[in-house]
Amino acid sequence: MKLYNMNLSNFATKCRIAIYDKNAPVEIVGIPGNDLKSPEYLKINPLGKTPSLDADGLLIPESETINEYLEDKFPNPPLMPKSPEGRAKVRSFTRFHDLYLEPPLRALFPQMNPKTRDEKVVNEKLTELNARLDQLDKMLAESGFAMGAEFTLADCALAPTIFFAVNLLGMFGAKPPLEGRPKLAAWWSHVQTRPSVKKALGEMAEALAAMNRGSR
Ligand SMILES: N[C@@H](CCC(=O)N[C@@H](CS)C(=O)NCC(=O)O)C(=O)O
Repeated sequence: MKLYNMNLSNFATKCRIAIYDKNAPVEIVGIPGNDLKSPEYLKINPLGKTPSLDADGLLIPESETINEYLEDKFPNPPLMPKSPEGRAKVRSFTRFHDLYLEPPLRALFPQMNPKTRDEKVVNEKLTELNARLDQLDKMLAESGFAMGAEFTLADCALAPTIFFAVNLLGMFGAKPPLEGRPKLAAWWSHVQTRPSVKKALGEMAEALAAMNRGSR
C-alpha cells in the first residue's frame, strides 16, 4: 500500500497521523513527476490532489475516505468509537473540518504576499474562519482529545489545519487563533502529546520552514 504524499499538505498529514498511529504498513511516497498535475500522477489520480492511497491496486482519493478505509483495514488501535452515536460524532467533526473550517483558511493561502494581497478577501475569510473557530471551541470535549479521552479520526483531521492556523494567521495581523478559545487551546496542547501527531506535525513544520527558506 502506498500513500501519495506531500508533507506540507494538511490533508495528507491527516492521513499520515492515522498511518503512524496505527503503525499501518503503508509506504509514504512523493508525487510522481514532483507535480500534482504531472501526466504520471494524473494517470494515477485524475483529481490531481494529495493525498491518495494506492490500496494494492485500488486508488482511493480524499483524505477522510482514506482514513476510514485505514480504520476498516487496520482496526487496531481503533480511531473510531464503537457506538453509532460516537461514530456520528467523530464524522460531525471530520465533515465540519472538511466543509466549513478548512476552506476559509485555504482561501487565505494565495493572499500571503502583502504586495499582491486583496484586503477585502482577507477580511472576509478571516471573519468566516474566526466564526468557525468559535464553533469548534464549542464542539470540542471539555478536556483531552476532541471526543474526550479517546484519540480519534477527529483529532487526525483537525490537528494539521490548526497547525496552519497557529503558524500562519499572524502574517495577516489576525488575532491568535487560540486566544479567547480555552477548549481549543487546551485541546491543541494535549493533541500534540500524541506521538503520531508530534511526528506528522514535525514533518509539516520542516516542510513549512523549507518553503519559507525557498521564498526568501
Ligand atoms: N478534499 C480533499 C482535499 C485535498 C487537497 O485539496 N489537497 C491539496 C493539498 S493540501 C491539493 O492537492 N491541492 C491541489 C489542487 O487542489 O489542485 C481531501 O480531503 O483529500
